[in-house]
Amino acid sequence: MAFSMKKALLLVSILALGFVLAHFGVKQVQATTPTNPTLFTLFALFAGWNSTSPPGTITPCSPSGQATCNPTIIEFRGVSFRATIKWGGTGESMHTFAIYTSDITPDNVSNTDSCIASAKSGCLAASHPVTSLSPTATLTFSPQVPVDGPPFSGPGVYQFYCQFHPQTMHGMFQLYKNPDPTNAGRVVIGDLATIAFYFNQNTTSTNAVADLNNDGKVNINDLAFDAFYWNDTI
Ligand SMILES: [Cu+2]
Repeated sequence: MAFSMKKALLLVSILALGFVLAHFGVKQVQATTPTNPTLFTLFALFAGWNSTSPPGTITPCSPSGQATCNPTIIEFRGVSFRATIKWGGTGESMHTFAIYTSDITPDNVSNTDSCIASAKSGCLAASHPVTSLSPTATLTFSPQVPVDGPPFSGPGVYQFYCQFHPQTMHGMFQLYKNPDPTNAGRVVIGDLATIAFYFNQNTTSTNAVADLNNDGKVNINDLAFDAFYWNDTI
């Protein structure tokens, strides 16, 4: 019995690795130096976060401009991430990096907002301003969404803005559950096995940690998501 369960887990894990290789390529799986998706850098430019236009450009980088500006960033519930914010360069004014609940639109963002991590609606956290004199800031935050269902409404969402320029400097976080449910500090075979153990079940309070995308089912999408972060530091 124990043997067949182990064998089944191994087979499903191999299937998941095959799936992720087929769909996402070999980059992540072959990485020899573990990467850490909870550490990232954003460049603060008026035209948009990570805009490749010259500093001081006033034409927004999106929606018609650059594919990589104002990115959607994937992070994980209950796992602190650290954003490093870099001032975009000469010609740029002051910018902040601020995290808002999903319902907050650009018109509702102000540099006078107070930020409270437990807010149900509004600003959750904000960095110090980045300026020519103080060109780097960091902000650490631990996402608290998605909440376990039902209802199961998919990954959680936060908005991020510059509080001075929310119309042009606006991206999104997509928040999944922790791909390291065993808390090994790294995505290891035990994490895949945890998901495989509940494979093909509807999501309940017992197996909710395995429904990484919060869609109400533990299935190949959860395994593939986990395998995408294989060996990464979490
Ligand atoms: Cu700004």
